[in-house]
Amino acid sequence: MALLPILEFPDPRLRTKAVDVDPAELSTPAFQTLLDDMFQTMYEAPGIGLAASQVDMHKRFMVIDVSEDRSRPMVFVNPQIVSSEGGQVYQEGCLSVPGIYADVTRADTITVRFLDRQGQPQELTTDGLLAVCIQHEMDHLIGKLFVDYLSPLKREMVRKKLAKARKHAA
Ligand code: GNR
Ligand code: NI
Repeated sequence: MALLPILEFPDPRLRTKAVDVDPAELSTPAFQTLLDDMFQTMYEAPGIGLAASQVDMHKRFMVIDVSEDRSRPMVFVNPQIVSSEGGQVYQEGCLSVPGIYADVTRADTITVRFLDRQGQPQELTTDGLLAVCIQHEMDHLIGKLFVDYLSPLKREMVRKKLAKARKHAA
């Protein structure tokens, strides 16, 4: 297993639109190892989700674990939201925008169709934090970040704050 480097805003590679995973790829050792590496990277960060786009893999899949004790790993391959209802506001963060938190409004209840890590089709209806996280990760797969929901002025403040933090860390 290996920790993977996470791309950070405003890296243009985060804007890449991911393409569908070929289901045949799911049974390859390389893909299964990549999933394990993504879980390790997410748990170590620590985060509740990680989209392939964030580790410079531009294919449509992500890993999520919103459980308190980090015991419920979930894999979503080629996810599609087939229905969504209501709205909720959640203070979001992102491993690609470290140290920045902001309120984002998203659907409250969603139904998502996807393949699991064995390639089996699944349908899940969920709400709350898991629904927020699925929507946040699916945004990454189309090159969208939570800071895109902020005003251009606030987004520019975020960019400057991260640049300054990096300069001090260097
Ligand atoms: O770890 C994460 N926490 C989080 C909190 C609120 C809303 C979304 C998230 S996802 C984030 C990990 C991440 O950046 N996934 O892309
Ligand atoms: Ni994120």
